[in-house]
Amino acid sequence: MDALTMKKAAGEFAARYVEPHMLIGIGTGSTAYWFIQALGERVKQGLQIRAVATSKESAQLASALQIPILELNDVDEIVLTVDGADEVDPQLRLIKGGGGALLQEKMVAAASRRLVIVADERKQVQQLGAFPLPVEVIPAGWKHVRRRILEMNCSRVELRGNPQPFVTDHGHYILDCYFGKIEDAHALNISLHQIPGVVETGLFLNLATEAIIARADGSIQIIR
Ligand code: DER
Repeated sequence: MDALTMKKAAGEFAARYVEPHMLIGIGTGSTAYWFIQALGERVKQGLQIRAVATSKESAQLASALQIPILELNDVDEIVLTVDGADEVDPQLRLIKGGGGALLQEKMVAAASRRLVIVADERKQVQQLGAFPLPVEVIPAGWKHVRRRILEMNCSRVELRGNPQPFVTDHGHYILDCYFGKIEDAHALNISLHQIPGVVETGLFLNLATEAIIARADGSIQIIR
């Protein structure tokens, strides 16, 4: 299986978890894309659901597939959220944010009873950190935040976007931070949040309840 086929397999597998009348969260990225597409097919066949999106991009895709979209502030607990990830470790700790939607993704994840991650096998790691950690920051002070992060044993910090900075749905910038292998993700997350100007990090800890990993040999691995 190539990457696209693995992503499609993982997304479509997760769509089976959705039951009639469920309030779900829909993720962002090229794997969650296939989850949304599969849901759209089931909605066409009569499935009734409501969804909270993790990005404007996913909201537009879902709306085009006639999936009713609600705002996060207008719902209580989300039963199930399905989203992608950039890295998944054996303890279901994640690095997310490659798609630039980490703040809304984390708010939706935190409001969800279950967070199911869909990914291809290339996202599986023993230790987080090969993927640069996205950190969402307030544009006004990003250079000072960058300086503080570089003092934290981080080899490189890049403002995402070229030639113009990437601006998130919530109007912030993203710094991609090259920490290398992360020894203590919880401690790093706390340290980053202590820097004034940091809005959120791409470290998703104690949030995912399951991961659906599509493998190149055609198998699906479930991690709980
Ligand atoms: O930003 C994110 O966390 C997205 O879920 C994304 O990076 C996942 O990657 P994918 O496009 O390979 O599914």
